[in-house]
Amino acid sequence: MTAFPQTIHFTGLNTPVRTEASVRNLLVEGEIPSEIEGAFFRAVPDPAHPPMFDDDHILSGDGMIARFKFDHGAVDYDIRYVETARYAAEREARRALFGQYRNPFTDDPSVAGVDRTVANTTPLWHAGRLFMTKEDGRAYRVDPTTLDTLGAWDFGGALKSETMTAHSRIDPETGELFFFGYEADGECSRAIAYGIADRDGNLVREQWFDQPYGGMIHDFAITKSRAIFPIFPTTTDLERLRAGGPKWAHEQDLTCRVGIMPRDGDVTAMRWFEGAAGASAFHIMNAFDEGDRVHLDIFVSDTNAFPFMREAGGIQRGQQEIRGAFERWTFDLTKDGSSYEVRPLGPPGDMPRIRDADTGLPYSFGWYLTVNPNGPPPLPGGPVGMTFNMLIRIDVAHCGLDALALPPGHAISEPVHVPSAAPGHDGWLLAVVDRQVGDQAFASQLWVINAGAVGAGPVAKVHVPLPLRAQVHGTWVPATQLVLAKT
Ligand code: V55
Ligand code: FE
Repeated sequence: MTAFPQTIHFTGLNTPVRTEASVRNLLVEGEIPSEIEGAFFRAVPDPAHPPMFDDDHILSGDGMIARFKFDHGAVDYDIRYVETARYAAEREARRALFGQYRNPFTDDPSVAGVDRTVANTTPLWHAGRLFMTKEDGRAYRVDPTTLDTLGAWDFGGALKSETMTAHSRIDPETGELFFFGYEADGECSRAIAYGIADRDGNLVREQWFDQPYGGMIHDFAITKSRAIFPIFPTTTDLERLRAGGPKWAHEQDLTCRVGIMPRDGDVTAMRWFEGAAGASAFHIMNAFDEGDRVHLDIFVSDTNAFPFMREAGGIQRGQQEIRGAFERWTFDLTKDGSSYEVRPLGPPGDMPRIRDADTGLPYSFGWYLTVNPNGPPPLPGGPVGMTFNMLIRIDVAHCGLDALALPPGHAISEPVHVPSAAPGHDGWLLAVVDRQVGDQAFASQLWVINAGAVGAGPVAKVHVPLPLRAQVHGTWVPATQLVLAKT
């Protein structure tokens, strides 16, 4: 294969860009609030080579790390490949050597045993170190100044798990990092590693337990006293992989499970709950304790949002036919049994964001993305083939909504939140907005939005002179933290 497949995964907004670039002094329309000082890091999957298989998709794209650096009202932009072992091997060969998404049995024999992760999902900042993460492998450390890749991260040799989630959680008060890795000891293994690193980045605990079935585990949550592991029935199968089949198939008849344990306790204290059959969720807004009741605020749908994971499970449902909601799941730990309470909090959506300071604590509001139910059709693009065109601020106590509806032909990526020093101010959101400017032509801007007044629209738009491929997740690192970067 010498060209990219002409599918949704490689055309339109998803057209590979494959360009490492640096641009100083992006043009700014409006004014950047002076308290926005720091770096917005973005994880962008962008395949360096045409894939070995035509049905490849965004989740396999080589991770690029992008950075918008805010410096006294000026904004600089940089994007570089994460030089994973996989990227290095393919660059040397000048072609793809790794086959299907998370199926090592489809790889070129020359790369047997080489780390397959593309580190393309979430930038993570902890204890003065920057990482790029993906759930199928260990994190890769990246220099936050040069964006040079510093290698795979095993906490100085301490980590046993071969994988680390792209959705770690940091306790805002203790600075501890909580994370897990599933398939911790190899392809299709049921072992989950649960890890805690202290505020200096030392791995202080790693415990292993087994999941109830071979499910994909994308996100998890902490409260002040508990760790919560939701598992959804999108499952893997070693024999299917050996036959060259897909990594994940959604099982509509299998129920979802939620494991809850004391956050600093022993994994043998895990208590398992059971929920709806066929349910699927990727992201959690937040979780918190109310005595012995645990609340989990989660974006749930009635089947898997990825078309190829539905198809592999024999589910014939169009993207527009998926039903979902933003729900609060409440687990009463004083009661026996495996059931929990479910109530709606808001309209369906995904890509939630809270103030980092609210992680694991009772909180008042958050933000997320959705498809405007009364708006123009969303642009095709992004990992599931359909982008978001509305930003919501939700007051979770009162289910109150404020929304920013984008004009036709616009798509918004997950925002990051920048706290404000002003009392009573919600802070700021930074989000990339792509818009269609021609048949196959797109332009990107970074919008700066008052987080307490999203409906009012951006206070500044930063123009980017090259198209940006769809981001997965992002993270904000204030200038006061960047200067503490470890060497
Ligand atoms: C997701 C993203 C991934 C992945 C698995 O958003 C799940 C969900 C960008 O990579 O490998
Ligand atoms: Fe995610």
